Amino acid sequence: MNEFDPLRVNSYSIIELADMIEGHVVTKDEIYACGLAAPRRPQLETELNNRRHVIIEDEEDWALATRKHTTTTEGYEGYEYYLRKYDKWPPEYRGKYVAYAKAAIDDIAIKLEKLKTELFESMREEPWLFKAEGVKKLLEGVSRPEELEALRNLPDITSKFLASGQKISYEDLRNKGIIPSNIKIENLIAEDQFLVQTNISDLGTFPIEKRTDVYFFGVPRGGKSSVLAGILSNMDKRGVAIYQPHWNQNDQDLVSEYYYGLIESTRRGKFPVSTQADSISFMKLDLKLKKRQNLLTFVEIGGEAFEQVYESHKRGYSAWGELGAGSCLRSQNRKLLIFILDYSLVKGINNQSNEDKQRRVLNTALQILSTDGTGRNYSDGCTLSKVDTVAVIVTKSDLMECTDRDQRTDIALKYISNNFAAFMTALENACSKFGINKAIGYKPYVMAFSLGKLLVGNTYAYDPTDSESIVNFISDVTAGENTSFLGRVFGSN
Ligand SMILES: Nc1nc2c(ncn2[C@@H]2O[C@H](COP(=O)(O)OP(=O)(O)OP(=O)(O)O)[C@@H](O)[C@H]2O)c(=O)[nH]1
Ligand SMILES: [Mg+2]
Repeated sequence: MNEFDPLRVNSYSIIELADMIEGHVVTKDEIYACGLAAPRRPQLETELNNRRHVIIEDEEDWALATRKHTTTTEGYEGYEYYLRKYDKWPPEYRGKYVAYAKAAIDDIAIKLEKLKTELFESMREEPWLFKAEGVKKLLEGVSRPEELEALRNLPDITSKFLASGQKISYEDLRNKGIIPSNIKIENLIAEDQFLVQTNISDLGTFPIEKRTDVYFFGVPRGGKSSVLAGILSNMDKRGVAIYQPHWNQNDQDLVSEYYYGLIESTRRGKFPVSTQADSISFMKLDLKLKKRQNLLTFVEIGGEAFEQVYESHKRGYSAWGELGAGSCLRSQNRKLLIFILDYSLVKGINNQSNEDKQRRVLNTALQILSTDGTGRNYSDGCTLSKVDTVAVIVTKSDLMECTDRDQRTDIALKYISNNFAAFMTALENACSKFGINKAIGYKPYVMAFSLGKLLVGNTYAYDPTDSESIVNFISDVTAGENTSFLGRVFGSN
C-alpha cells in the first residue's frame, strides 16, 4: 500500500488504514482531516491500540528469547516459541524480529549438531573416556537446572554435550558405528562383568599333579584377567579344554563361577571387574590340542600383591608366605611365566598405574622369583629354576595405531625396548642362567595382545585372534603328553 487516496478515505477498511499509518504512508490526523466517518474513528483507535499492545508484547517476547540465546536446547526452544507466536502474515501481526529469530535458530542448530558430531568423534577415537556410567547419563540426558549449571563450566565433551540439554539414543550409537549389534543397551550401561572371586587360602591345597602352572604377573588394571578371559573363551569355543573342579577342605569347588564368569564376559563384550587387591587364585584346565594333552593350572597374581611385596622389602620366600602364594610358587611343578605389560600406559589411560610403577612391579617380581630359594644367593631351587618358558605379553594392542598383527608385535617390541630395557636384560639373563626358553636361544617370547577393539561403556568388540594364538602357544610350550593312538575316534577326521 504505497499511496493514500483522500477521496476514498471511507472505502478503506480499518485494517488498511491502520497498516498505512504504521507504514508511515499517512498520519491519523490526515485521515481524520480527510473526513473519516465519525463511527469509524473509535474502530480505528481500537485497532491502533491493539497493535501497540502487540508491539510491546513482541518486544518483551523477543527480549526473553534473546536472553536464552545459548548453545542449548533451551536457547533453541526460546526462538522456536517466538517464531510460533510471531511468524505470521497479515492480516495477522508479524513479529518485528522474525528474520533475526530464524537466523539465531539456525545458528544454534548448527552449534548443537557440531557438539553432537564432536561427541561421536571422541567416542570413536577415545572410547576409554566414556565409562558405562557416563554413557548412561548421555542416554538419559540431564534436565535438573542445578545439574545443568554444574556441568556448564566443565571442559570435557560429555559435560559440554549434556550442558547443552541434548541426549543421545542407543540407535544413534548403532547408526554411527560406535557399537556393534551384539553390545546390547543393558550391557552398555552395566558395570564391569561381575566375577565371584576367592582367595587362594579358601581354594584348597594347591594342585601338585604333574601339572604345568601358568602364571600371570602385571600391574593393577593391566589386563591380566582379560587375557585369561580371552584364552578361556577361545578354548571353550574350540572345545579344546576341560575345566577341572578343585575341591577344597569343605568339598566345594569355588573357582567354577569365576571360570564361567570370564567366559561370559567375552560373550557380553564386557571387561571383567577388577580382581580383589589381595587375591591370588588358581584354576585347573586340561588342554587337548593337536593330539597333545597339557594339564595346566592358571595362577593369577594381582599387581597389588607385588606392590605390597616391594613395599615390605621382604625376601621372596617370606613375602610369598605372607601372600599365601608360597605353596604354588615353591611347588616342584613346571612353570610358564607370563609377564603382562600394559600398553595403555603410553596414553595415560590406566589411572591405577604408570610406567614407573609397571617397571617396579616387573623388576620386583623377577627379583623375588630368582631369590626365593636357598643357598648363598637364595637362587638354589628358586621359582625361576622350575620355569621352562617365559613370555612377555603387551596388552591392549588395539590402542596401537594399526591393525596389522606383525606391525603390532613390532610396536610391542619397540615399546618394551624403549621403556623396559633393564627388565628385559634381567629377563634375558634369567633365561640363560636357568635354561629358560631353550628352543629360541634363551630369549623371552614377546607377543602383542588385544581382547578386541575397545568401545564406549568399557565394552569391546571381541576378536578371538590373539587369544587363539596364546592358546596355541601355551599348548606348544608346556609339557604335554602325546595322546595320539591307532584307531578311529568319533568326531575326528
Ligand atoms: N583397549 C583395551 N583395553 C583393555 C583390554 N584388556 C583390558 N583392557 C582395559 O583394562 C582394564 C583392566 O583390565 P583387566 O583385565 O581387568 O586387568 P587386570 O590386570 O586383571 O586388573 P586387576 O584385576 O584390577 O589387577 C579393563 O577394564 C579395560 O578397560 C584390551 O584388550 N584392549
Ligand atoms: Mg584382574
